Amino acid sequence: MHLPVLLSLLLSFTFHTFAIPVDRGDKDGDMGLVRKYLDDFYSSDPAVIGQFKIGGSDPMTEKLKAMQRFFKLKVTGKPDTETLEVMTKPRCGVPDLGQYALTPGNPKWEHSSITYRIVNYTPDMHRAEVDKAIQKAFEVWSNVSPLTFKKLDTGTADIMISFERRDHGDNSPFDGPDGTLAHAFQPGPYIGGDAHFDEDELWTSQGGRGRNLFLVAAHELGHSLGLSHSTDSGALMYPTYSYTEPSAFKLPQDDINGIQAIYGKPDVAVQPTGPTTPQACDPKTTFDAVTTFRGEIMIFKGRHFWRKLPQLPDVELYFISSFWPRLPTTGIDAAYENFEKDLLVIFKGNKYWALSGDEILSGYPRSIDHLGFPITVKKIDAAFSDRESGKTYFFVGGKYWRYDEVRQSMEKGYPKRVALDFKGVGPKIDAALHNDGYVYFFQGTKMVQFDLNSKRVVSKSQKSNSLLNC
Ligand code: TQI
Ligand code: CA
Ligand code: ZN
Ligand code: ZN
Repeated sequence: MHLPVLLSLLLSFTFHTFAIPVDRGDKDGDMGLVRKYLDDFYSSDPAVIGQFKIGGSDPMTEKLKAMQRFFKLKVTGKPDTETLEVMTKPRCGVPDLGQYALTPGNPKWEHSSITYRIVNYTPDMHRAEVDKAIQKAFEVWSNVSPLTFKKLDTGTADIMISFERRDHGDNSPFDGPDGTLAHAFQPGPYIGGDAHFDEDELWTSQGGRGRNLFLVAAHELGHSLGLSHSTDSGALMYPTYSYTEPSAFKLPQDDINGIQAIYGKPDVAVQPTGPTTPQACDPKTTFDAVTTFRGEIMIFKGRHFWRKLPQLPDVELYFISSFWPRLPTTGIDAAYENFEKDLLVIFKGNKYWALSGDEILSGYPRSIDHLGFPITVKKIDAAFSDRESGKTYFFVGGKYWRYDEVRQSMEKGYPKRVALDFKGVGPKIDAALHNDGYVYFFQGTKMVQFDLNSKRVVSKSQKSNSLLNC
């Protein structure tokens, strides 16, 4: 029952080669097809692969099983005839999302009006705060399904909620502070659906110290309704959920897909949608911003960023908010490394933030007109800094500006036209990176490698996500 702990140990595993168990009689050509198909359409996110290890079988088999599950084929983990048939059908390059998992045996509530009762209260919070947190946690699920939840104050409810410590009579004793925070039982009679919270934790209605009751309850109620752990590292049902800002909580799409796979969609005109987790090796992957920082490469997309450590094949995905809770969480425009001051500089709209590690410097965000941009510039598309010259380049539409980091002022004679000084680089730039002596421009799914000295494009045949080792 201690999956989160176990998982963190397994996450340090990495895999470079995969062995695929193949039915006798399959040809070598099929092997290549299977490998390519799974590589193209299933994430190689190390977190995802790490989790597959729990079952004891290798990542390729697990990817194959996930693919078979997705297409509702017999789940053999082997590239059998039926599976190969699906793989050879034309596809439109969309990866198979849907990494949620249902509880084995697919237990579910057979009625849609579900009752709950809060049997006892934690002394850590006011009663009204507990009521509010639990009510909000139920709303997470009722907003995206046909289920409704009604609070009872006496008698037996479908979902009995209580705070317990150590041994509490269900053969799953809690473990004191930290470790397991809570657990919940799958839908069913008696203890089925019940959710228990470890009273040896410090429960809160905020972020910071302690455990946010709303977030943990929302996850537990997912179990109470029949969901198991997801392999989508951005999902609420991921076993190491790390979202930090409960006031801005939005149920991720993967969890919506999961609950709707069990209970269907809510009866509303406008169907709810949720944020998705970027898939590194999705052939359609584009980036918001890319920069070096202290020897790493950081790649921003939506609410997330990837960190790529030098010499390591793996990339790690994080929530922006788990590093900098006060940064805008809906996607940034540009980022660069200020080598002079050892800062990471982030742009969104006409504002920018200077970050030192996980700290936002005081006085930020500032308006970009501090840097010398005219007020007609409403946002920056991309930026990079050249450590040798101390110059930072800013791209806006088809123009670029150059800023002197030493003199701390915009250089005279700018903006200039991108088409003149960066021949071969198209007008629409999503992100730019200066690394290994080259500038890399990210334009949609394409990456253009540019030599600043010879002012020439070196290569434009690579995909953007080749940066993520796809
Ligand atoms: N509790 C585990 C959980 O609910 C209990 C558990 C371990 C479990 N393995 C399981 C439940 C397998 C079902 C199936 O996941 S926990 C998180 C998160 C926990 C962890 O205390 O570790 C949350 C409870 F996701 F943050 F790691 C709530 Cl949100
Ligand atoms: Ca505990
Ligand atoms: Zn219990
Ligand atoms: Zn869980």
